Amino acid sequence: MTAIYEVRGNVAVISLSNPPVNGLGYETRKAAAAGIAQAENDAAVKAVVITGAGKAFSGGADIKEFGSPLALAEPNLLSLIGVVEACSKPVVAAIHSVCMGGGLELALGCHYRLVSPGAKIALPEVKLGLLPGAGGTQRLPRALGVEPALNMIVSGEPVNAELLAQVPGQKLFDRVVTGNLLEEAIAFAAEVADKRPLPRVRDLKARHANPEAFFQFARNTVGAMSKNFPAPLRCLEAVAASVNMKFEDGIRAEREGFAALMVTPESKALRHAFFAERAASKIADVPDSTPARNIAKVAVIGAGTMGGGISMNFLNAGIPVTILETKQEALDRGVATIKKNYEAQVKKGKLKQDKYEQRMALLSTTLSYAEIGDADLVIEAVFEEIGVKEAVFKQLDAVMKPGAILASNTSTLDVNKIANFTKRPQDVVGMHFFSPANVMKLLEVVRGAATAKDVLATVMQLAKKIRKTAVVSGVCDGFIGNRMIEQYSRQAGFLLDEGCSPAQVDRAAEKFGFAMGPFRMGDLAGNDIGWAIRKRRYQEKPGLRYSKSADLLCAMGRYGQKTGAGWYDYAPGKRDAMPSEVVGQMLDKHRAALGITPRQISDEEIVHRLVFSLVNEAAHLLEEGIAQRASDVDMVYLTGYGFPLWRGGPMCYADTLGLFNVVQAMKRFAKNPLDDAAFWQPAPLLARLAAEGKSFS
Ligand code: T1G
Repeated sequence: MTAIYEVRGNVAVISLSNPPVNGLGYETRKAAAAGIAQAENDAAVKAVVITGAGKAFSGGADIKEFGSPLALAEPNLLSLIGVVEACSKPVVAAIHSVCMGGGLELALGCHYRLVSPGAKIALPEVKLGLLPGAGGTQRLPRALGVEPALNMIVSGEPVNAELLAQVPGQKLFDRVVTGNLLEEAIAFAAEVADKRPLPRVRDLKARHANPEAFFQFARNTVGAMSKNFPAPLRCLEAVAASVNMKFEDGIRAEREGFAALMVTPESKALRHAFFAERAASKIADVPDSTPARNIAKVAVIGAGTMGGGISMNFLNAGIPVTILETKQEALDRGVATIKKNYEAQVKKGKLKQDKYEQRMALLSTTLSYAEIGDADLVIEAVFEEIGVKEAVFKQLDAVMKPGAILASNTSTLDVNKIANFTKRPQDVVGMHFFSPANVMKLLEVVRGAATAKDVLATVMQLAKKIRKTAVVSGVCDGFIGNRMIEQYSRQAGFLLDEGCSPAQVDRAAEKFGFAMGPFRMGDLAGNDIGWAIRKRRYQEKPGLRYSKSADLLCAMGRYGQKTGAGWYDYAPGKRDAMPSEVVGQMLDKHRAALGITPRQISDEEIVHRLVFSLVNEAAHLLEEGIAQRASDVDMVYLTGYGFPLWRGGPMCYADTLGLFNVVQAMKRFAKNPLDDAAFWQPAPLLARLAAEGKSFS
């Protein structure tokens, strides 16, 4: 949690040391400032090198300190950078691996910067709903040039150091060091020890040939792409200040922008999502040190939409896949779909031809179980019917080598039942991908009662490798996401019964920020899927009431886009959802048959009934231990169900509104005779938190 000070010859070396990525926390800042003071006071020291111990130069401000007084405790980041820049001896930054956010701002306060090739350089604050708040918006334009600096700050994306070193006229890096970075930095520091004046980035001019026009153009572009996020435009204004203002005034403008963004709900939501994503990879009773099994070879059972998409994830990560099917034409169809997907990416320039060929070379197919026995992981992605799963898992149990992980992509069936089809339930786990499986980031990892801890640790690590956000779920019908979406869909149906049109509900949901409202989503996914689940529900839970509107729709064969008509009408071959007269008449008749007089329902009531149904069901999931933490539920909805990122997820949104207000609204919904009073009884966890004035987080 500090910085290590040592003297090599007449050069002092300060190594930031705050694992895992040298976040610039209070202790580290204090120790680094003390190191500078020590170097100043040591006549034998002629120059200073600052570097990062371990796997990063620095990942930036210590985000674990956000919101705590420590984040601003002196020396805060601005003060530390000021101390470095004011040092009477040259300070050389020796940058490797990762240099981001406050880490890059610190390096910009140094007089010289040497960097290793491949180092990831970024100012990612915009991804946290912030702007670089320790001089980055003022120094990077001066060191790198206004346009490349603006691109980096507004996108927040990392750039390889050697690319930045090639920018004409750049003063960001004095040298790209292919040899031993620290040795070369020490030698360089000794070389420049007596050079004066010390070069300071703040003394450079941030130039642009036509700033007025450039920033106006940039404003229009950035404004158009960031309508729900205030940070990108504020980043732009801060960069504009680097051109239009003196350095000190620019720094002041930057601080004002930073302080304003820090308190926005969007930044709170984005910071919440950042931590939620990392928290989700932790499993309470499975320590990080749990050894993972080696996954060098994967088999996928089923070459359908899911099987193909799942396979692509592993091919993309360089892991060989064998797909097994029962018929050759199914295999051929599946491989052809994978090829089509890759060729589309190559055409769009998103995938290089050689990479496409490499990936296809990792793919093999078979009709025989005997040929997949040596796979380390097999993922079943066959028809969602327990009898079919049983046959597959009995086969897998017979052929897979000991220690292989047997995973099911089931979206609702009981993973414990599936595990018990085998003699190795400890090796069975659910890996629920979301369609399209090669695109959607969410992976629900379903933990069976017998699932071994090292199996879970292996799958969680593998998820990172295939760039999925893995969230652990216990076994229940629908796991986390689908169990919650079922209540959401029930509310959507009740809203139709009470007088809304599908378009009105969708418009309200999409205005709130959902990527797609419930009815457009149904038409896309296929209304017959929900129909099948409801038919099962009517048997299992006869007491659970649903609107019959969706059943009436399916009875008309209107399954959605795949049948050319659903809640909406579609022109042949088109995906544009057009309000349907036929559906409108069906709903009028349906309401009349129920004796319901349609009423006007506000967008707020629509959104709150949809979102709070998610929140209440999630509170039950937390009580039952199906979901480990509320932020996991947020990750499921942000990465698998199109919940607006700038609201942080359903639980974060409920916290923002205040759980007291959520419970008050639920009490109002419970009074509606056409709704479901029993459902709107707040889950005990929610009721308790609301009564105690607490939040989920
Ligand atoms: N501070 C503290 N811990 C951090 C951290 C940071 N900046 N970045 C990552 N970690 C932790 C992370 O929580 C995880 O911890 C571990 O490091 C590995 O992370 C004023 C205010 C650096 C590219 O936004 O992009 O500077 O869960 O799994 O894939 O302008 O982490 O294991 O305990 O992501 O190798 C700006 C965010 C801050 C960088 C490494 N900086 N981090 O990726 O590992 S705001 C960022 C990343 C700022 C100033 C402003 C990535 C990474 P644990 P990981 P990784």
